[in-house]
Amino acid sequence: MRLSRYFMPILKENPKEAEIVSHRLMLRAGMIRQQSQGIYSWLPLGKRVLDKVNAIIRDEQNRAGAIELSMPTLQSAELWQESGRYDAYGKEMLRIKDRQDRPMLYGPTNEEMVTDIFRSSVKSYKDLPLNLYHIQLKFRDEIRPRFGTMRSREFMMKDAYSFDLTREAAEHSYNKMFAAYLRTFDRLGLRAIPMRADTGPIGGKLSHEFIILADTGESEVFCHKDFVDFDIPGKHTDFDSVEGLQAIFDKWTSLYAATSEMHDEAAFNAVPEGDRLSARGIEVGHIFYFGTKYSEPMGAKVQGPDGKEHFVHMGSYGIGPTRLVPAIIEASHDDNGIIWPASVAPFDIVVINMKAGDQACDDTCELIYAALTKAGKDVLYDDTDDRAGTKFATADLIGVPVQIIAGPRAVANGEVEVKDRKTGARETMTIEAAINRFVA
Ligand code: P5A
Repeated sequence: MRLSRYFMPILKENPKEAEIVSHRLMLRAGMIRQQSQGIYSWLPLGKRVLDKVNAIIRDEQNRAGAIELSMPTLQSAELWQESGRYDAYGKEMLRIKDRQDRPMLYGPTNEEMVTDIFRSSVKSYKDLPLNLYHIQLKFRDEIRPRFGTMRSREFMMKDAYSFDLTREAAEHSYNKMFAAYLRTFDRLGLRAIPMRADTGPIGGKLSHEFIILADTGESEVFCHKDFVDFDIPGKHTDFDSVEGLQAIFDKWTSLYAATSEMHDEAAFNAVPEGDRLSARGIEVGHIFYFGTKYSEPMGAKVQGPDGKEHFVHMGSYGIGPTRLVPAIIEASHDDNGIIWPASVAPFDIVVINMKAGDQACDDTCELIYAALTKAGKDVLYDDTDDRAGTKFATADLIGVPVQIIAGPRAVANGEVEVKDRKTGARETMTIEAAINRFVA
């Protein structure tokens, strides 16, 4: 992508409305724009990161056996009247009438709709287990939308829903998502700790929130500090192994970890003082087991091996991609801007032409840009006629992991500089060596 043809509206000044660093940097880097309170457009640079986050989430959902579909954002109120949540959900639900005066709503979550899909076609235990997910916009009319896309009114959610014949089978489904979440957040460059949490309007008695420790987080959390170094399940994890997944779950729940709503002071005080971590955190995921809470009132049942009908046991599993992007920035930035983990960086490499219009610089940059693009890298080429200082500041701000800098003096020697955004380390090397380093 040539920067001169791209749309990346960088802000020079710090936006006043931004209270936390991620919100400030997302606005400054031209990643998002607020359209009305708590409702955002994702501009091209932000969209690239969001797409990469979603690709990792999708990959791990698929690995764990979940199946992707797509459900609409607008839902009929009737479904919610069946489950009894239409009245219970309160003012957070945006209620709308269509031209026939039929009550509709902008979905804050999809337990009812997916239960309806399930009951219309699944009739036998032989079709279980089943886990259906989508990545879709949600709307919650939050009282206090804030911190940009961290807590917005319209936001994206990956929501998965599992269906099983028995409680035991449902626990295995829960453990699959539990392990998939550990892997997902790890691939996003984050350390997320599962903590016992309040189930709120989703319901049930068992749930875990996945929390990223961060001073700007909205949740108050308490946990054993060893979680920070626990091993993440590897990519060859067997998601069909009941014992294997149970062992992962048992290990990751063996020590104290709870959000403030579930906090048990006495249990926490039993943790040796030096091991106690009392901190703030960002909730990036939340998984639930709620048994037959929806299947009973909505009549979602299957025939079991005993020939009788059984209400299915369900769980639901949410991740917030539009919250994850600022959470990653909270965890990874410096005074100059964002430092993207390679897995979600909007571009892999930025090529900076320090003197656009200079034939040697232009030729060198074009050569590098073409070679790296051909090798399948996402390359941003800063071919604008801005000052070199402005280009460096922009490259640092948008956080691309590698910068290849071509200035007249180096280029005259057949060389360029390669800078690592994270460490700031710079290395001068031949043009060929710079290309080869990233083409391998
Ligand atoms: C689980 C999937 C649910 O809604 N039903 C379907 C369950 N869970 S939840 O905890 O309420 O939300 C899941 C995740 O969505 C993100 N999230 C938000 N992100 C941005 N702005 C918001 N206002 C917002 N509300 C929820 C969080 O990551 C949460 O863990």
